[in-house]
Amino acid sequence: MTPTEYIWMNGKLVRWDDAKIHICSHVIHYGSSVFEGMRIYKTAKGSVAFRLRDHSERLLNSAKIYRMEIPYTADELDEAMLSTVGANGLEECYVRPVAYRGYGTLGVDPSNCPVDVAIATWPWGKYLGEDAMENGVSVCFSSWNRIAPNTMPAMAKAGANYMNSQLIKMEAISHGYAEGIALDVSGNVSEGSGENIFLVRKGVLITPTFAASILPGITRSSVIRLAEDMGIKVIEQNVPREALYLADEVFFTGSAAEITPISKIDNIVIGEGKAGPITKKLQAAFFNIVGGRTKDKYGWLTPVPEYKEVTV
Ligand code: PPE
Repeated sequence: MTPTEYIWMNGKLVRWDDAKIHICSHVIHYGSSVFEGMRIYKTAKGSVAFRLRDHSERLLNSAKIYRMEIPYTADELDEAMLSTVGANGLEECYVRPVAYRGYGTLGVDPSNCPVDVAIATWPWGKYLGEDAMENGVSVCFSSWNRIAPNTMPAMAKAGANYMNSQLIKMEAISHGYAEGIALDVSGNVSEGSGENIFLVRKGVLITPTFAASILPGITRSSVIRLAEDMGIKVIEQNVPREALYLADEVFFTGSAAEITPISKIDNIVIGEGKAGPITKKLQAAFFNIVGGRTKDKYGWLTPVPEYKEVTV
């Protein structure tokens, strides 16, 4: 990763190299963290955050599921994220707020550990490779299922969920694929290790429901909105694995992945084997909004204010 100058920690900017925590922090031993990932885009009128408030709210919601009291409001988190971007002088970047159980006592019960919050920002290019946006990525189904209901809550973006994601991702890479798609415990399609998934069949856009152990993706909801406004029918339903093989188009969505087409699944060519027409229309609509080239009619963009003062 490319280090930047400052990281926000519990209300203060500290130098990148000084952003450290104690090895006996609860999070290190028990994975007790929730986090977000958001992109900042450059437009002709300056930098903008994409769906800032939705990310702050999801962070607070993830924490709520885990009875973790984040000592900041959504307004404060919004402001902290924007000021971290500003302090680092970044025009385009990725923003990673993380709330975690810190240093107090060890043992499973976290009640005597503080909830600490940090925000890091760094430049992050195309998640699945530069050429992926046009030509798509070759992916596989994972032998690992997505976390099951009643084991870990998939609607929380919790650090610990990403142990499951890591198994999916490492297996896929070791077999030469860019990414893995997990099925849920019922055998229906869930999501990628770090992305939601959509398919297009005869002009209809289909994506798994929240009940398929998916993260309620912010990019997913943006794509649903864009598609509906284009007059494309969108259905959230259970998706059998083979429906992806037979789809005309399949793509991933995510803050990091944006809208990435899938060319092959398990070496079966999907549609034309590259970004299809509906994928391209959605990509164009999405990138035109985040790039400030079309009107932000949904109110998804927040300008990054000019940063005034560095307090360290
Ligand atoms: N599912 C998972 C499991 C997931 O991690 C993400 C985001 C999504 C769906 C899409 O959600 P959204 O970003 O709100 O559209 N994954 C984040 C982390 C990736 C990483 O490697 O770390 C991201 O895209 O920021």
